[in-house]
Amino acid sequence: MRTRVPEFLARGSRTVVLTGAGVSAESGVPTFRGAQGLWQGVRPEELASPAAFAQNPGRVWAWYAWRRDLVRRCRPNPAHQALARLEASLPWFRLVTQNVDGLHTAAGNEQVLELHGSLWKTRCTREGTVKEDRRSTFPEMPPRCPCGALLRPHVVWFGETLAAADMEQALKDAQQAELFLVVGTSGIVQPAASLPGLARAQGAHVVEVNPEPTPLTPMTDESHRGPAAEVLPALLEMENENS
Ligand code: BV8
Repeated sequence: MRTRVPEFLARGSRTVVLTGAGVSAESGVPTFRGAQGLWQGVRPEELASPAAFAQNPGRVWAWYAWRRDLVRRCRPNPAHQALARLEASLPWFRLVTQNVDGLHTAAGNEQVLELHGSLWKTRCTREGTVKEDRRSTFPEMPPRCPCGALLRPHVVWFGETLAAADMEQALKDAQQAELFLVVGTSGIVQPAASLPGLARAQGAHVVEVNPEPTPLTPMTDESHRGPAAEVLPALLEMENENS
């Protein structure tokens, strides 16, 4: 495949990677909008919202419990592993993910910014305390905090703003990127989808990996068609011919 990625990596360029649900597809995690995707036939906008939770917390928690059970059985795939190796090989690397499945951390990445939160964290709706929570069953559904208030998944729902510090960090990373990889995202959900364009505007070389074209494709320097678990290892491990 024709690419300048090896040249940037050989130079130790400042590299930022933005991932979406597609990077976990080959681990068996359904995507939100792709052909093979859709969680249990649910449109995420339907249940991943404060209104849905206020109206029926039990139903929203049943969906998240189902997703936790499914993802618990999933393992990082070669795309996740290639990104863990990439972080170890570069002096400056940032991984910004829209995914809540935790598979990048499981693969060994350390610099992971989970823009939309995590399936593996709960937050007290009264105290706001966030806890790592990997329990496979809760004493009651929907689960409650010891203070008695409902717990909620510590994820960003539609209509909720992302944590300001997270978004500031992601914007800073995009501004500093020399190489920006966009892997497995439909480029629909804002504000994450604006990051590649920002990186390009300041001169980053933007590379997309996706089996299909996306609204981001026109603003990339390279767009490689194919599944991340195949394309990413090949792309990141290519020899630099110009060396
Ligand atoms: C915000 C966590 C300010 C929860 C998620 C109207 C009312 C209210 C808001 C809006 C509105 N209109 C627009 C908005 C803004 C909204 C938005 O962008 N909506 C979209 C749908 C238009 N955004 C928000 O609400 C954000 N907050 O803007 O706050 C505000 C406040 C009030 C009002 C306005 C603005 C919050 C967004 C975060 C939502 N939370 N997840 C949970 O997971 O339960 S979003 C959810 O979508 C996931 O995080 C997911 O990561 C994300 C993006 O989807 P993708 O990752 O791209 O996945 P998708 O399935 O779409 O695509 C998969 C891709 O992979 C495809 O391209 C496919 O081709 C590819 N693929 C498939 N197989 C492979 C592959 N690629 C590689 N290899 C493969 N093998």
